[in-house]
Amino acid sequence: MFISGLALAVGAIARRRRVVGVIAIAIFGIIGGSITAGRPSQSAFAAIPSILGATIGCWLLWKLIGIITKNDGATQIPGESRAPLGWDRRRFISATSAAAVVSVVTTITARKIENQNIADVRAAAPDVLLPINTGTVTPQATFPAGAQIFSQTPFITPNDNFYRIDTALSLPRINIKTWNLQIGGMVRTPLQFSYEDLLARKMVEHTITICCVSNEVGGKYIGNGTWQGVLLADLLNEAGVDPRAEQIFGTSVDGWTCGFPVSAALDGRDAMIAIGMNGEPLPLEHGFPARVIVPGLYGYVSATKWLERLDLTTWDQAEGYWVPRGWSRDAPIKTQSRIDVPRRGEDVIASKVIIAGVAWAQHRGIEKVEVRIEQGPWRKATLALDVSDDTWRQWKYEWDATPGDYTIQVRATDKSGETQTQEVSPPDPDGATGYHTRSLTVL
Ligand SMILES: Nc1nc2c(c(=O)[nH]1)N[C@H]1C(S)=C(S)[C@@H](COP(=O)(O)O)O[C@H]1N2
Ligand SMILES: [Mo]
Repeated sequence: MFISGLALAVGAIARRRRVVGVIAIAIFGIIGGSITAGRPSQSAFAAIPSILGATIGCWLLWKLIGIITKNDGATQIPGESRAPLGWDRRRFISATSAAAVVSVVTTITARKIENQNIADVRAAAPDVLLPINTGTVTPQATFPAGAQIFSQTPFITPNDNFYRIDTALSLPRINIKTWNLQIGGMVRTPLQFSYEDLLARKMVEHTITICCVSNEVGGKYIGNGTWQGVLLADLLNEAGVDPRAEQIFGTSVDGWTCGFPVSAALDGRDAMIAIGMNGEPLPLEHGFPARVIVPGLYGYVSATKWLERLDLTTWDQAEGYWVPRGWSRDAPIKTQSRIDVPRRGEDVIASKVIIAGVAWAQHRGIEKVEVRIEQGPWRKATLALDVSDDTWRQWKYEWDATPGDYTIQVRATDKSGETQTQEVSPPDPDGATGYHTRSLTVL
């Protein structure tokens, strides 16, 4: 009784001041250890379990409080999802200390629970294939062959390989039978849809590249998916948008929020509430049952996963999650390009060397991609088929290389005539700029 009361008190203080908790556990460990070791029948080794226990306890407490407080707002950049998924072998190999073993057990348990949640949600999702679209579409498996002119980066990013960015520590638990989507705020008629209601609506399917504002130049936080869903414009027209509304404000089941201009949903682009991704119901980690996809806007202002509400409002009535954290309110995607081949650190053999990658400028479209070697003249790369202004475009350049060390660079020009800037800037506040540069050795 006394000990648990004490533990509660220490715990309350430790939430604020981690050191207090750690010291308390250490003291318990030392007392426990010396009592055990002090027994006449025991040697000094008997203290080991207590000390080990205390060490692990200190470490765990430190970590756990770290996780709790991290959630209180210390995260300052849209970062990779921390919600566990599957099993990562690299982690196991690096797990060497006793504390790490405890962490592995905890991690396995967390992942088991997480995978069970994913399995439950999948099992509860209607097992039927999503309604087949009506023709205005680029079916996932059959995108035009000319869209993929090198294989190392697939034109369509498979769901399992799609980047994951969110603030969730574990994936939300969704009950598809009770879940529904509300559209409200400055509308004539507030609307509400169950999952079944959404499935029954007129569907579209479009291939759209989404990316994260936190992507560094050359980074991997970008993916191209074929999204199936209901056009936002259809739903908004039905609800009747008050002309004074400026912002569409999304709220997720887990309380995350973001907002983007009403015009982005009504100017004819394929902004949608997506329920399907690459021919499957949206995976839980990508927002099941429904999420927003808006071509041309970074995810942190538009792409609400686990969508629960959309509210029509004004800019000063509501601020999305990342805006008070220093990120720009307006966030159109910047024109960018990336070198994927040769891979980093890969040595290549002299003569014909293939340099290839992807370029994107969603909703403006890619006009031109150029490559330069060792600050030489910019040379035009061959572009893959233009699937749409909302998808990335593969490019390829064949280079007659002679042995030596080289620096290669790429730059893209969008269809508005704008060439991506050379000026190097970090992801914050509204997306990284600069040329992707790769050093390579030709043997
Ligand atoms: N509920 C919720 N939705 C979210 C986020 C989030 O943290 N929570 N992150 C956004 C960001 S920053 C991006 S880039 C995209 C990433 O979507 P993905 O994980 O499916 O690739 O989701 C957006 N939607
Ligand atoms: Mo993002």
